[in-house]
Amino acid sequence: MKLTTAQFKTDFLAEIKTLYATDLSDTSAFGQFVALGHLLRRYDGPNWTRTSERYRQDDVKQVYYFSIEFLPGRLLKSNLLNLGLMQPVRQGLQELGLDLENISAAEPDPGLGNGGLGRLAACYMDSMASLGLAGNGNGIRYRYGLFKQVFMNGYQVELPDDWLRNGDVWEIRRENKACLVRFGGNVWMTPQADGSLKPTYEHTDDVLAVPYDTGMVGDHNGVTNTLRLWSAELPPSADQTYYSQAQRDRIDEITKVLYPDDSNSAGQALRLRQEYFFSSAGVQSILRHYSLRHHGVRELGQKIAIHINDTHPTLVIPELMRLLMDDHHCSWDVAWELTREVMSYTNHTIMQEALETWPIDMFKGLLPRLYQIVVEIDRHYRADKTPIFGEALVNRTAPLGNGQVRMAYLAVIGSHSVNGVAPLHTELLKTDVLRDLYAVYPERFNNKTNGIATRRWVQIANEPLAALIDQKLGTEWRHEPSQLKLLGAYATEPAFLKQLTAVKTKNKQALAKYIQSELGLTLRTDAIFDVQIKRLHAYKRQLLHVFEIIREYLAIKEHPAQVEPPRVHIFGAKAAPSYHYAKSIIKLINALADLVNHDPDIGDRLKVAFIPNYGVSLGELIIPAADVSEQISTASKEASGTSNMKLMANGALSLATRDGANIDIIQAAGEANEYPFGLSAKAVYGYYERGDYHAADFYQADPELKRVLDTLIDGTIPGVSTEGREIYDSLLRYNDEFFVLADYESYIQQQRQISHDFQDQRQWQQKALANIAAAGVFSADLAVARYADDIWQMPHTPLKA
Ligand code: 26Q
Repeated sequence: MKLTTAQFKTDFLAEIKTLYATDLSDTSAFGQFVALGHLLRRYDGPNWTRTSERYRQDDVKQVYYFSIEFLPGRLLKSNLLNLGLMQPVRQGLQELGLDLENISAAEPDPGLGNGGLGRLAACYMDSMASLGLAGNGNGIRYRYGLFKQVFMNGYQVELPDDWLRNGDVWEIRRENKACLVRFGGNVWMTPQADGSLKPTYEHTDDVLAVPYDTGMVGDHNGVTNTLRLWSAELPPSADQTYYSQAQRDRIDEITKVLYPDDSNSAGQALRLRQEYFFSSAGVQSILRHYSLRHHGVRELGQKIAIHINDTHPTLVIPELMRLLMDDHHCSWDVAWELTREVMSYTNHTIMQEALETWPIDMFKGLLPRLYQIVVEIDRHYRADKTPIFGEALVNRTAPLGNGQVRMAYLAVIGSHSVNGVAPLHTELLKTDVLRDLYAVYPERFNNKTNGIATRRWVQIANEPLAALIDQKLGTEWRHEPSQLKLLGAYATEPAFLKQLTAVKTKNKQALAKYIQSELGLTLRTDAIFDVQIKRLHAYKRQLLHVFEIIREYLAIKEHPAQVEPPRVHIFGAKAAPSYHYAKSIIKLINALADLVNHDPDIGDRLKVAFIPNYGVSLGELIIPAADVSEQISTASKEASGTSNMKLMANGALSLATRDGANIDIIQAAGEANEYPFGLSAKAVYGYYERGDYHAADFYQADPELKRVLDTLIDGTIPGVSTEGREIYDSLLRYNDEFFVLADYESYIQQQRQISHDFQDQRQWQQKALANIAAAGVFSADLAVARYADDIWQMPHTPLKA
C-alpha cells in the first residue's frame, strides 16, 4: 500500500490519542507498539476482508495446516515489511523521536511451540500468504507458551511465559464461530429408517472452542490469510448448568500450557485432550464453512486439503469420518474415500520413542465415538491388506496394536500422501521407521525438504546484509530468493568481500552488546563466533561441542605460546523440564563457561556464552552474527534441521555431520565451502546391525580424548561432580548411544581446519558468500510451492526455479 511519512505520523498520533487519551510523551514503548499494531491492522483490514471474499467468490481450494505448535515470532516488522511500509513508518517514528527497533522489542514473542516443527509451520504460513495460496493455519491458543528459561547457579529454571498478560494486538476473537467439542461419556448408535446409524451421547463433558484469528500478511501482494488458534472455554449454559470449580479447571487446563517436551511422546491424557480439542474444532469449522456454499460433500476433495503436521493432529482423520457419517449422512466407503483424498501427513522424526501412541483404554474413555471409528478403520485395514501382505505385517502396521492407538500408522493409512522433510529422512522412513507401511503404500511416500522464510531470516533479521545484496542484485531476490545465486559472480571482487566482512562485524557487535548486558561478558568481534542453537538433546550432541571447548581450554593452558584465532562459543538451548540428562549438559556448559571466562591465563582468547531463553527473537539476533554453524547431530537422527538453513543464508559455514538437510546444504554450497565430518548414517546403521560399537576403545586409543573426558570427573571443571560423572558414565559405562566418541577425532580435525582457514579472511568470506548464494534453494516459498503442486493440488503464483 502507499503511505506517506506525513500521513503515517498523523494516523499514529491519532491512534495514540484514541487508545490512551494522552499524548505521545506519556506512553511506553509497549504502548507505542500496541498503537502501531492497531494502526497496521487498520491498514491491512481491507486486504484481509478482500482475501476471504475472493477465496469465497472464486470458490478456490483451501488448505488447512493443522499444527499443535506455531512459532510466528514478533509480527510488527514482518507485517511492515510485507505491507511495504517499513520505510515510511521507520522514518515517521524517527521524526517523532521514536525508534522502530525499540518499539519492536516491546512486542511479546509468542512461544507457542518447542522448536523446529513449530517454526516451520510459521515459515510456511508466511510463504502461503506470499504465494497467494489459500492457506489457513489451525492450532491452539496456549495461555502460556514454552517456559521462560533462566539459569540459577548454572542450572536451568523454568518460569511461566505469560505472553498474553497485556493482550495480543494481532488477534481477533470470533465467538460467533465457536464450536462444541465433546469428551467422555457414552455413545450409542441407533438405526434410522434409511438404514444409517445415528449417535446418541450421554454424560459427555462439553467444551466450547473459541477461535482467535490472526492475519498472515503476504509479501506485497494484497493477500492476508488466517491463522486460527482455539481457546477452551465453558460452554454457554442456557440451561443454567452449574459448573464446579473442578469442572472449570478441567476445561481451562486444555489450552493453558504448551507441552514443553519435544523429545518423547508423553502419555498424558491432557495432551490427548489438547490434540482432539483443536483437531475437532478445526474440522468442524472447515465443514461448516464449506457447507455454507456447497450442497452435499461430493466435491470436498476438490475444495479442501487438510495437512497433518506430525502426528499430533492425526485425530482429524477419524473426526472427519465422524462428521461425514454422523452429520452429513455419508456411507463408510464414501466418507473414507473423501477423507483420504483430503488428508496428507508430514513426519518430522525418526526417533522411535517419539512416535506417538495412546493406550486404548484412555482413548476409548476420552473419545468413545472416535474409538468406534478407529476400530472400524483398523478392521477395514486388516480385512483389505491381510490377504496381500500377510498377518504378521498387518499386525505390525494396523492402527490398533499392543493395546495402543498408533498415531503415525493411522496418519499414513488415512492420508494420500506421507512425506519426510529431507531426502535422507524420507529414505529412512521408507527403509526403517515406516518400512512396513511403505511396502503397503509405496506411492504415498514422497520427500519435501524443509525451507525457511528468507523474509524473516534475512530481510528482517539481517538488514545490513539485505541492503548489501540490494546494491549488487537490486531487490528482486527479496521476492525470488533463488536469485541469490547471482551473488556468486562477486566472489572475486575484493571490495565486496570486505563489505561482507563489515556486515558480519556489525552483526557481531550487536550480539556482543546483548551478551555484555545479559551475561556481563566482553567479547572480541574479531573472534570466530561459533554458534549452536537448538533444543538441548543427546542426539544433537551439544556434548561434542563441549569437548572442543575443553580441548581448546587445555591447549591454551598447556601451550600458551601456540596462537590460534580467538573463539567465542555461543549456545542457545532449552531442555525439556523432565529431561534430566539434557539438564545436566546445560549445567556442564555453564560450569565450563564459568571456568573458561574467568581464567586469567585464557584472557580473551576463548569465551563461552550460553544465552538463556533461546527462541525466535534471539535467533534473529544470533544467526546474523555467526561465523560457524554447528550442525552436529548423530547421522540419521536429525530429520532435517532448519537453523542450518538460516545460518547458511546469513553467511555462516556449516560444521556438519551428513545428516538431515545438512547433506543438501553441503551439496548446494559445495564441499569446499563447508566442514563436513563424522560417521555417515550408513555407518551408524552398520554399528547397529553388527552390534560392535565400543566407545571405550576410542577413549583408550586417543590420549587427547581421554584427557578431555577425564576433566568431567577429575575436578578440572568445578561444580559438576554429579553431572560430570553422569555424563562420563553415559559415554563409557553405557556405551555412548549417540556415537560422540566415534566422531570426536574428525570433528576436532575440522575445528582445527576452521581455526586455520579463518585467518585468511578473503577466502573465508568467499566461502560465506558461496553459502549465501546457495541458500535460495532452501526458500520456504519453493518448499510450499512443491507441497501445493504435488500434495495439495492447489493453484499459486508461479515461482522461478
Ligand atoms: C509429543 C508428545 C507429547 C508432548 C510433546 C510431543 C512433541 C512435541 C514437539 C513431539 C515432537 C515435537 C517437535 C518435533 C520437532 O520439532 N521436530 C523437528 O522438526 C523440524 C521441522 O521439520 C526438523 O527440522 C527437525 O529435524 C526435527 O527435529
